[in-house]
Amino acid sequence: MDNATIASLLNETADLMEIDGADGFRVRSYRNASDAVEQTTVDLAAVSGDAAQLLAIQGIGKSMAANIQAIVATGSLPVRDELLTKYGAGLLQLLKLPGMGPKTVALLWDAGKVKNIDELAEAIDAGRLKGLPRMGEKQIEKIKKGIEDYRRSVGRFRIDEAEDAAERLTIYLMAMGGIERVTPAGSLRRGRETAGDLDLLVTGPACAQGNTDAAVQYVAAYPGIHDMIAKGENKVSFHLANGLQVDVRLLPSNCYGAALQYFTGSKAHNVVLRQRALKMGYTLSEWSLSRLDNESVVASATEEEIYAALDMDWMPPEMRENLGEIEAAAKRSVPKLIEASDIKGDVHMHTTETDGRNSILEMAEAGIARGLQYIAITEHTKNLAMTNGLDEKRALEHMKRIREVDKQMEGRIRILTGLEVDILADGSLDMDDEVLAQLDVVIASVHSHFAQPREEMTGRVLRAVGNPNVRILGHPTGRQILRREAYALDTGAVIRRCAELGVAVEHNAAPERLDLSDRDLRLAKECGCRIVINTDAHMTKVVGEWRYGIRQLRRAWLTAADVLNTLGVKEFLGAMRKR
Ligand code: DGT
Ligand code: CA
Ligand code: CA
Ligand code: ZN
Repeated sequence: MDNATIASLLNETADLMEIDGADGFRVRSYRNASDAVEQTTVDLAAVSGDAAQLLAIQGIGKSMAANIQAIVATGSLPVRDELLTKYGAGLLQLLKLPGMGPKTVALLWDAGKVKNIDELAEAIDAGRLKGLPRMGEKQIEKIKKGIEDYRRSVGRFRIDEAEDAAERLTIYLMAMGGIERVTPAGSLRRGRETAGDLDLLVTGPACAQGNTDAAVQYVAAYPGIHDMIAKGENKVSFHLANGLQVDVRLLPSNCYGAALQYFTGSKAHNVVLRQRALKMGYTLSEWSLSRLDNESVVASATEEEIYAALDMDWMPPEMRENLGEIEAAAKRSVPKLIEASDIKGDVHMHTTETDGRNSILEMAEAGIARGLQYIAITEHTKNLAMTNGLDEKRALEHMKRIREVDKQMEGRIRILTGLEVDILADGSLDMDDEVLAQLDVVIASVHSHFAQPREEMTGRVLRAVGNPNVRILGHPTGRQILRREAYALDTGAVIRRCAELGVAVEHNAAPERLDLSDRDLRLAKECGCRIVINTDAHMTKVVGEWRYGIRQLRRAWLTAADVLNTLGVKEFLGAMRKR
């Protein structure tokens, strides 16, 4: 059990207690503990046997230490279980809808015992929400849209969730003797933004043909399994507690490459590849590339051998969507895609001055630890009151502090001044131009009025990037993966205008955002639009955490030359839009 899971269980418990009308002080103590767990670098599951180590963590008192021990030992808390029995687990789904906090859920419960998403949809259709406090027409529309988005996304998982599951399983599997390699295939390996299920390939002596019994038993004993779907000689399928399906395939090492190629997909890529094989007198399957005439194996142990036998270059899995990669590989012109190690600066992050968790100094140290040459501190502005956004006066003071800390770093890392200025409903910016003109990095982002019609929203964003102080357009579509659709925006028009103006567009590497999408990034590259990849870090551990974002850039075939923050700090600043 990792800290993020413990934190979310504590927070969930707080939500349930709040719905149940518990004392505010008690509810807060769970929320504070959840925050503390999320922030600490101590692996709680590892130290949970030792109460003293838990108590040493700031924000964890005696009762919460006991709660953490209970969570690690049982996966839940008695009070959480009780409340789930009383209200039903469907409440947890309700809480995940946008605009549905514990207060609203409690209100719906009191009004008509609404206890899951289906009942909520029914209540809306029957008009039963009208007239309830805080349930205006707009709010009801918003909830309705949230339900639609939820239903559309059911069955898919964010890429970071899938990867966490894959990492935990890999550690477990590698601990068995006779297993040499565990490789995620499918959508996860191709770096898609969501995964329908997790495909894990396993090989080693324990997976030798006809001799997999022990390995199958071992996989089936994985403690994270919620329910078993199927158990065969070479395949074990099950669900994890969060509903994610996992297909584990046990393979002899002599056909590992063929299996990896096949199960990586995509289906569209495989179909075209198989046609190419047929034309060459071969047949391609999950077992091998073989000759059609005498069935002798041509290649099967590695992907490289298979692609080489098909007279083409190997290409990164992120490219395998049948979008021209097969032609490029046959012409030996697969580009050298960007890698995480190419990025030299992270220029979108927040500190305790607004809604971040760490100080300027801590963020800078985190940047150094990640090997970055520069970072930019880009706080929110005053219109975002819930983040404690900066007004002009505080912005100038904060800029001074950033410069002081920058001096203090003595060249170990460069800290640039910046702001993530809010784009107001009419497209004007939430900060005086005089202040913006003094900053190294000005990111402009939309954080409100998401429901504007397409033309209005497009005009708003175009007006904002028209301000000569704006250098980067932040999280340009506002989507949140599996949670909130992009707002209505003519993304193409915005990208083309940014290209003309020299405004860079951001790829936001937060796994819950990942916008621009791979498709939009492809368009941005075609238009010659500058691109910056940022983490939007609100705490130290996210600084320089690009891994999900980098894969989206790779899916769009971007190279280091396409991304501005692969440059050193001087060149980066020089390449930004001139005022
Ligand atoms: P997902 O799970 O929906 O995120 O997407 P994938 O791509 O992981 O799809 P999945 O899990 O159904 O299958 C994994 C890979 O196995 C897929 O990318 C290609 C291969 N595959 C599965 N079924 C077929 C098939 O019927 N034909 C071909 N050519 N390949 C298949
Ligand atoms: Ca899959
Ligand atoms: Ca699958
Ligand atoms: Zn933002």
